[in-house]
Amino acid sequence: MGLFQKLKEGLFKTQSKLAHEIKRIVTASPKLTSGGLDELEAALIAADLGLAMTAQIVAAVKHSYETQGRAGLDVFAIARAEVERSLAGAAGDLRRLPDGVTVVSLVGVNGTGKTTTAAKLAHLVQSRGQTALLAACDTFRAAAVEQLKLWGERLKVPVVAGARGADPASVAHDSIAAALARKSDYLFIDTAGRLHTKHNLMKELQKVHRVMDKKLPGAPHETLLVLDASTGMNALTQAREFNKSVPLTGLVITKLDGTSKGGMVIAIQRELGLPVKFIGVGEKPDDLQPFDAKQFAQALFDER
Ligand SMILES: Nc1nc2c(ncn2[C@@H]2O[C@H](COP(=O)(O)OP(=O)(O)OP(=O)(O)O)[C@@H](O)[C@H]2O)c(=O)[nH]1
Ligand SMILES: [Mg+2]
Repeated sequence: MGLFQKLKEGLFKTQSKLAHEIKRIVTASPKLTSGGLDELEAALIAADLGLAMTAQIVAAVKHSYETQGRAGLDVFAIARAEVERSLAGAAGDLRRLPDGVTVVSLVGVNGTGKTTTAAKLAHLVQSRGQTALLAACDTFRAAAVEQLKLWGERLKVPVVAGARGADPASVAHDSIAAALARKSDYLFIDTAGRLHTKHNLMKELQKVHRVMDKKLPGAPHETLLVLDASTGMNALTQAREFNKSVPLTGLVITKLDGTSKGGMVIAIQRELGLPVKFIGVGEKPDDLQPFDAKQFAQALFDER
């Protein structure tokens, strides 16, 4: 299946709900009434596109209707164009150092998809002919190390792990040594889930990063905050708080396939000024895509 097809399938819940609403609104009356515009606004907000993006689309639809009339009105095309315009060519991907190992740390609250994303990213770079190493720095949760090891076996990616309850910073340190020895292109650090409100756990994360930087100056080169799409705008708080403890270089938004609120990808990118680098559209290794604003807009506002 092509990337775009997969994106469309992943966004199905959000897309089908939006398409249904938009079609209902434009066919409800031969005129576009202010009631119709209110309903359009409600549908866009329900999909979590955010107030600013919603207002922009509604204004563009109103303008088009007033200047070209009902016959020339294409709400889907307008919405696609406005989303694209507002994200102006935003496209995600991983940083790659010209030489040496590129270290990527995956951070976030519990259960957002960090471990799965670390594995998917290893798979992605392997599919590009680059080598990867995974580090099991979640030494806290029972079975977390086993979970990553299983992924490693499945994807044929080596995994560096310490003993249960080991200091995550020491595992991170050892994994950098291993990546350097193996001359890996990428090292993906799977960290334990933690609430941004837990001061001691955020301190621990800072320590993990500090130790990495000591072992390999500049590491981690990417710090990606993994967010669950279904958390909606609470993701903003998570991003702001994590960013205070460990400077983020980008976001990964997972589980888009499980929500009808996929518009949050757009809202969050606009609000935070941090790039959405990848989106997760399923549980399989292939279900992670670099974010592409244009394709995202096309898949989201598809008429089908
Ligand atoms: N449908 C769907 N499920 C996902 C996606 N990404 C992750 N998951 C699932 O979400 C669940 C949690 O994923 P993990 O990768 O274990 O999450 P985590 O952030 O490592 O969790 P903790 O380590 O406990 O904080 C698993 O069942 C994954 O298969 C996605 O894009 N789509
Ligand atoms: Mg995990």
